[in-house]
Amino acid sequence: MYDVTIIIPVYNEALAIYELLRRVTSVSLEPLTREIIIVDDGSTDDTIDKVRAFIDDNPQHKPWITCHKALINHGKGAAVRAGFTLATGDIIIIQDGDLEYLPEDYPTLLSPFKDPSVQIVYGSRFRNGNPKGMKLPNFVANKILTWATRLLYSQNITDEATGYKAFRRSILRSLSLKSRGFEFCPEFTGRVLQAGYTIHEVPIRYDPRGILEGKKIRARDGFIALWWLIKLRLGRRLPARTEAA
Ligand SMILES: Nc1nc2c(ncn2[C@@H]2O[C@H](COP(=O)(O)OP(=O)(O)O)[C@@H](O)[C@H]2O)c(=O)[nH]1
Ligand SMILES: [Mg+2]
Repeated sequence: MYDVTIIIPVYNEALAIYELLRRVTSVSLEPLTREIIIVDDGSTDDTIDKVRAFIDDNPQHKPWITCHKALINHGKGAAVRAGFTLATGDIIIIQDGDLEYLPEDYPTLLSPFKDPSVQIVYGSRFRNGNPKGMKLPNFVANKILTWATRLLYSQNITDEATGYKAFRRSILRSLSLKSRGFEFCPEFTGRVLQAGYTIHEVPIRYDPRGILEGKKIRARDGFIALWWLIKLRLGRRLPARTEAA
């Protein structure tokens, strides 16, 4: 039905979600149409009230905003996968519910899809040098995960763990994603590369936040991510996909 589906997994993002929705709806994607699917994962703050307030204040956007609410917290992966079942767009963009990634970068993220053979585009925080303000442990974890991807899958990318992952919805059928938490990112990367797809990259901006501002990912998630990349690489690998496979 729509050209682009923006899936926003949120968990306790009351401070950010209103402003995020304002920015997601403000950026022009002309001539592409968009729908927005918010998956609230059992938030215990007033995230949902902020979403409702945004829709009430901006009724012109109501037709293409869907808000799915889970009663208990299942994790980012489960939320994103719930979003997939509701999505109708040809291209899916995953948009974190905080303000670390800038919706103003959507045109950059979408531009490679003008080529019909492009299936997957990652927004890289490292393509134009190192992002300012990223905490050292996060920086190191990002570098290790990217380095592991390059080594294990011979894929020349610069940012494996980026939140800006965009792809054609049609590829989901061949992936059978299962992750529930933050391991969604390495699972997605590992499965698409094992399936023979190429990941294209464009540079994006990044505005890091800290734990006090609501960042939820922790060091152990980095180790889990590395394990998923290794585990999936040990599985059966399919030959490289050709044009628009
Ligand atoms: N639906 C859902 N989203 C989550 C959960 N935990 C985190 N998120 C969302 O996932 C995104 C990324 O979380 P964040 O802590 O900023 O990690 P990072 O940006 O990947 O380092 C944010 O939009 C969070 O609201 C969860 O349990 N469920
Ligand atoms: Mg974040």
